[in-house]
Amino acid sequence: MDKALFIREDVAAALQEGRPVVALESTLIVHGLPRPQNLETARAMEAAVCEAGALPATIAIIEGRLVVGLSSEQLTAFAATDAIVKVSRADLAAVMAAHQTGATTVAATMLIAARAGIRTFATGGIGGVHRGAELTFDISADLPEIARTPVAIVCAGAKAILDLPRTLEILETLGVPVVGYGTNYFPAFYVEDSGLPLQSRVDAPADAARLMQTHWEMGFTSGIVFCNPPPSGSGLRKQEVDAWIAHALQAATAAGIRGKSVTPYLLDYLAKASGGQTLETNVALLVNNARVAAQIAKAYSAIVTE
Ligand code: PSU
Ligand code: MN
Repeated sequence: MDKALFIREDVAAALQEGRPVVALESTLIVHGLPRPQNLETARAMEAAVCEAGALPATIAIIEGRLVVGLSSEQLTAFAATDAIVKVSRADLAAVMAAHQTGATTVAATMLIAARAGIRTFATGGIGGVHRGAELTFDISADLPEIARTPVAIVCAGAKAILDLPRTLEILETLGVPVVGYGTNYFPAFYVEDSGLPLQSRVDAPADAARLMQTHWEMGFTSGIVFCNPPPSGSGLRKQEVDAWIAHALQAATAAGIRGKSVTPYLLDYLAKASGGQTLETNVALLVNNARVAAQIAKAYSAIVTE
């Protein structure tokens, strides 16, 4: 057993027996959603995973320990704690060595999940290339992590605040399969479709599982991105979202927001500017992605244990 990991007992048993487990991240609980929706959503995602027949493992760093599967008490305390640091690959060792508590991004969550043997992960939207990255060089560490870590991520594409065409280009350069789940287009997080076509598509959990098995049997070490649009009825109108994003980006520049704070600032701005509409969609797509990830994990565990 990996000494850096603290795997919840039921999660460890499920992994040992090849039963389906879905990793969930913790940055969105602390830096992606306001209270009290953050805890409500974290719990709703866990419940959706359970209902679909898999075991949820919310990943975070608690007092320097890499915890795979927060207990209910840990999750409640975590969601209520102020000033928890956002941890990506580059921050991991420092936070562990200082025995700090940290919220794991997509990058950090997937690398911890992979070490624990979890192959399926649900989030809202991956990080990507920020608009204006040709000047700021702000490209999320999520992208290179997906290129090196063998975990399938179920998401609604990349966050709409990003430069989506360039995000897709980098994923292609890195050799990461970006697969539509019931869609031919890259979703735009709050919006069902960005108009950017994808090269491949699956329509059922078993097809997603077969793609995962084939990819990793080839010896590829990268992850896979399954793009699941926001559930029908919860998607927002592109024009409206674009206008809110333009204001949010202006406000971020004016306020001198940089680095790790950019994404949390923009998400918060959008939730306020839209009168809560982006928040509502964000929550709906998170829970929906958790459900689909559980269905895929179940199908994958069925084919690899047969
Ligand atoms: N999905 C959401 N809300 C979020 C995130 C994803 O619905 O807040 C988080 C993820 O943890 C992702 C991070 O890794 O945003 C990206 O941050 P950055 O752009 O700083 O890399
Ligand atoms: Mn960044």
